[in-house]
Amino acid sequence: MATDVRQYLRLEAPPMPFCPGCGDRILLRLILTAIDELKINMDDMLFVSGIGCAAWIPSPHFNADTLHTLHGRAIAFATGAKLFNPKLKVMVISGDGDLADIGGNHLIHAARRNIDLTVICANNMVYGQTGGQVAATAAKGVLTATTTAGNYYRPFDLCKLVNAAGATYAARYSVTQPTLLISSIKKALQTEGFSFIEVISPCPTQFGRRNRLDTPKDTFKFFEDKLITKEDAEGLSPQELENRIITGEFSNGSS
Ligand SMILES: Cc1ncc(C[n+]2csc(CCOP(=O)(O)OP(=O)(O)O)c2C)c(N)n1
Ligand SMILES: [Mg+2]
Repeated sequence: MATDVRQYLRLEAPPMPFCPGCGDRILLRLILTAIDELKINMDDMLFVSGIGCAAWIPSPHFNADTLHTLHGRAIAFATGAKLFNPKLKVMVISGDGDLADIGGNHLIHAARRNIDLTVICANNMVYGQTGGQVAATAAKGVLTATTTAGNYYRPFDLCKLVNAAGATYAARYSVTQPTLLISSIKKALQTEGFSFIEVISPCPTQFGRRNRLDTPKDTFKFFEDKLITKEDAEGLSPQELENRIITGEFSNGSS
């Protein structure tokens, strides 16, 4: 039976800010399901987020200690909390712009130091909360508020980035792969050292609308059509993989 995640929520908190069809609402449920399945006591956890739509996933909704910090600085706050109280299980949940653009240096150095944090990055390829500007994770060619003729640059491969820096665990899944994502979140939480999951979390409002994807379903399909497993991607040329999103685990000796 599906986990009733309401037991982990502050039901008296203001309504969640997610638009209809936002992937972040699914991600919220999957994170809490993973925690429930591991039977982790929420009192032993700290959730840290920066600024952006995804940063509202834990705060103020999770019934636990949450730190809603500055844009790009979630990992710095999380590192400080972990050093002060090493017994805490510290999970950072934030957006791609927050963690990989303005916060990019904190990300790579936390991975380099292999700090015992779990970082969940909700990737919608844009700065959702501030009007849909392009993020460094945006696929080539996509339309955003600041790339009205199509994004010219290739995206960051965040899993490769944190792996190269020294992370113990890195994975990429979409909210449309709930079973795989729950088990990946469980693995990340059980990893000692820096664990990182990039979650493809479609944004119908800022991304879908600009890319002429009429409904949330169309936005989800746009991303789903790009997904390819690590196994299926093996042997394909960089040209064949351009604009594909490779899912799977990329560390623990398998990268
Ligand atoms: C120092 C600073 N610069 C810029 C901003 C404005 N700002 C707030 S959220 C955000 C981007 C959020 O994008 P992302 O992390 O991808 O989150 P999303 O809304 O897409 O989930 C920006 C630029 C800010 N709050 N502080
Ligand atoms: Mg974003």
